[in-house]
Amino acid sequence: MNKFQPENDKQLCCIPEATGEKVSKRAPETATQPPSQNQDCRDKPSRLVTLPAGRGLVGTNFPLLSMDGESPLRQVAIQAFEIDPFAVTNCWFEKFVEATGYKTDAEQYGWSVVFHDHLEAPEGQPRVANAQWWVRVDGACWNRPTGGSSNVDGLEGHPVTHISWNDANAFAQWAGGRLPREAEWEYAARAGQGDVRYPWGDEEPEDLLETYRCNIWQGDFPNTNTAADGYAATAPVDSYAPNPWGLYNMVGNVWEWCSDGFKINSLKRQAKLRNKQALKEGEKLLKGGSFLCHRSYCTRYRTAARSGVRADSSAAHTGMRIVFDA
Ligand SMILES: [Ca+2]
Ligand SMILES: [Cu+2]
Repeated sequence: MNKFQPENDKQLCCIPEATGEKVSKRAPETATQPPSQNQDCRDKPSRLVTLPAGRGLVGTNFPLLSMDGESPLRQVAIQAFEIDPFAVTNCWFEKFVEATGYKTDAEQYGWSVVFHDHLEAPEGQPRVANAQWWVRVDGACWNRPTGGSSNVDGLEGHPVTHISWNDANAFAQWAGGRLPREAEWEYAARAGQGDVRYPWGDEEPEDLLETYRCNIWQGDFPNTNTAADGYAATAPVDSYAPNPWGLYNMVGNVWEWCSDGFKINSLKRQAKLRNKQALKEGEKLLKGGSFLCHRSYCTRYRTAARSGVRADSSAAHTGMRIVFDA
């Protein structure tokens, strides 16, 4: 079976997605904090942030990728809910697997996709058409992020990866929560700041900063990642400063699944065609971008950015964060 549709040119950097191995150098002191891995392994979320009911904003009036349905800006009424300040970690996901014996979609299919730079010998392995940096790797899954004998030792506090929408829902249900709706996700990411581009405001995450705000790509995509932000792949879930509501890594690091199906609010012909395809394929919505995003290629590390892929798709940069009804 074919999990992703390489003919969808929109997917490129962002979708088929990739792995959780920290390949890089030491994190700059100003950019990260030590991971609090014991807490990340909690059975029940112990540090939920309660967000009040309010008027949330979705989208932007300053879209960069109109074909994704980023605009216009709209207001949505939001009920109070609780959100995990962190993405779900490998450690927590392992508890779920131990408790339930759950097999992820990547395990059932027997493969997932990994970013070429994170493989020791990517030569000759099947690539994703139109996104040649994605390598199809047999055996790649959440606890073998680059396939083979890879593992998540030392990555306990990193976000779980190679997660499909189906997997994310199964985990959320086990944990007593659910996936956020897009409007809730953006409400949380914006933290009351209005139509700003990022969870911290409008400041661009340039390649050379004293203090990095998120885990994305620096350098020339897809060949040279300087990892100036400390990480060439995933970063611990509590890396970098949180947004004003105390939420970490809402953009960058790993894509986060939302409960919504993928749909573009537009009457344009191109949007209708895209929606038809998304409906037929059962595509679901992803938010937040990943460690592979960069302004030179894929600017989806913005609050209003969005992407859609099939519910059974996974990659080395697909993860999740869960919410709870208040
Ligand atoms: Ca990075
Ligand atoms: Cu991207």
